[in-house]
Amino acid sequence: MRESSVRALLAGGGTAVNAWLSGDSPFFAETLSHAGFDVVTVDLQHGMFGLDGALRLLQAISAGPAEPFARCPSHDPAIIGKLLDAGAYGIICPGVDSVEDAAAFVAACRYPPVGRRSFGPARALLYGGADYVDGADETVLTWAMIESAPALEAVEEIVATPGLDGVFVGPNDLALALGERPGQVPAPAKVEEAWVRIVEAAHAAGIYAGSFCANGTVAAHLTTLGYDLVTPGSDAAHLRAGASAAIAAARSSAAPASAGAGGAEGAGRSAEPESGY
Ligand code: 3PY
Ligand code: MG
Repeated sequence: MRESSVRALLAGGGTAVNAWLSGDSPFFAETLSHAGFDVVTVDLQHGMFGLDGALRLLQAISAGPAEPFARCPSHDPAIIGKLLDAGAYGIICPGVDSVEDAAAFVAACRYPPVGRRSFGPARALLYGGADYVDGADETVLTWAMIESAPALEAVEEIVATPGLDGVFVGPNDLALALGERPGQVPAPAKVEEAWVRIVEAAHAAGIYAGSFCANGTVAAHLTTLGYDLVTPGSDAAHLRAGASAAIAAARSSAAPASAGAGGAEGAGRSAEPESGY
């Protein structure tokens, strides 16, 4: 079976940098896979596509060197199974609030007798190889999202879930759960403290810690905290930032009077929260 390059990178002590797809363009998915990211994640929770779109995006990612992950939209084992069957090598599960949630999520990702995943790796056979069933359980990475007050309270128990490879922080939902506004950079103290608590709990249990981040600077900060998988914003955030920079550069020779509503300031969203979306 094709090895997981991300699992190998993390096992060697490296940090994986993850792209986050919210748009339904196979061409842009392929472009990001070639851009230097270690992982590209198809976000079915908040992305602007459904399961059929996710398959096309997973195919496009695997036309480049990055490894394909998916964030499932819910805990539904049928959808988790379909994403794995479509060739996702990692699943990021939102809203894992308890040990029970974490155990059910892991069971959905592992074949019997360890778990409850049903056999039918349609496209996974093409991406992973004909011996997929022999290596899938040891290859596919399982990430439980910590993004609620109960999840944070239980994080020391959640990280001990057998078969769980990592926890993954959703800082925007976590901020809301802790009574803060999402999208603040730097993050509120409560979120910063949670980031520290979560990475320490994960590493003490011998599993990995990942997080969504508002941007590359926050991703670098989390890397210094010890995070193993960082996501420096979504595709839409990268597109918007790149477009704003290009517009500002294009208008940089114009007289200040010509800027304004249609100028670089009007084009950006600098006054809005920086949630990474
Ligand atoms: C969050 O920040 O809540 C997320 O789920 C990141 O996508
Ligand atoms: Mg979230």
